[in-house]
Amino acid sequence: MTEGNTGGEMLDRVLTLEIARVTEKAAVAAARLRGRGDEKAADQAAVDAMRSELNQLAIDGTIVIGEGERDEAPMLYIGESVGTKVGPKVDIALDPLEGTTVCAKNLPNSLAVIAMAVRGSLLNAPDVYMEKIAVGPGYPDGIVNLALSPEENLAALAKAKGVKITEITACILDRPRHAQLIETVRAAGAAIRLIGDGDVAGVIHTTDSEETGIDIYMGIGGAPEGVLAAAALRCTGGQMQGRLQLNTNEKRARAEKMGISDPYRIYTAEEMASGDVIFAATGVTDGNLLDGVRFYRDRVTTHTLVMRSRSRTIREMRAQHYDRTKFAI
Ligand code: VTB
Ligand code: MG
Ligand code: MG
Repeated sequence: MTEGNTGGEMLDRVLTLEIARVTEKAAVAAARLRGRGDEKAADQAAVDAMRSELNQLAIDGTIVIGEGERDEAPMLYIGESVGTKVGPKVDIALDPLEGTTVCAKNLPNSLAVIAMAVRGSLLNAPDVYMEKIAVGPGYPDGIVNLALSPEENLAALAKAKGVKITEITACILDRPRHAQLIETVRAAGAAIRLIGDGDVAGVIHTTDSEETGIDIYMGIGGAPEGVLAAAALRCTGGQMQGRLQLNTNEKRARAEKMGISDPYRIYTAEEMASGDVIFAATGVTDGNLLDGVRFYRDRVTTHTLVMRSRSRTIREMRAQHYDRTKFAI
């Protein structure tokens, strides 16, 4: 983690609304290419659109979670500065198209996502895996804990929710690396919602379990997506922990360069995204919480969630874009 921000500094609240334009642009660009079986093309379109919109924001921004390290990502790489440079110094975590494979298949829950915080407030994580566990708001502090077993976490959650474990649903990425976890969760009696991609959405879904039916997120996904999800949870409430999977010397060295000295450290959401954090996500494909982009003769519609941790404001924005030309279409 970079020097922890004490949380005293505030972001200009206008930015909360401004960043919606950034995810809207990326989502529309990706949506034009959804369902084409071409992950790269949709991803590239989202990256280009997000970058050009981001550069119009009145911020002095630095990307801390982006498309990769400088040598592997020509745009929106970690360390790239974005914005007009005239404005507050902010750190940015982004994923222009989170869930490229689901977008290529036009399956639910691909998103354009961004989080912004006062400089020094977001965990500078390398692009490795992260073990994650998350639940929505309303549970006692410490209800989930990566130091405990999946069975223990499920039992504690069921008890706190006042239901049987068999009435709990866990969201898990469908990956061979989760074979053991899936078996354990099922043996404990819980139901699993297996997802192909998109664990930022998976984590956010725990925050509205009445709508999504998902009580807990578990498993190993990308570390960048972990920081983005933590930023979202800071705004919605809920609890999350993440532990980087630094299982080789090379990964540990990369992490160390980013200031991470304890490779086994368990981070809370507050430690991954501290202080005043803002977050936006626009649906690319239809999902449980957000509708996807729709194209009409005279307009394009988008559905966006914008949130701010300081005020715990959660806004849903449905936009009708009558000027289709702003999307270059
Ligand atoms: C997850 C998921 C992403 O990567 O983080 C996953 O949220 C983890 O990587 O949508 P693997 O695909 O290697 O398992 C994505 O699927 C793609 O960024
Ligand atoms: Mg991406
Ligand atoms: Mg991603």
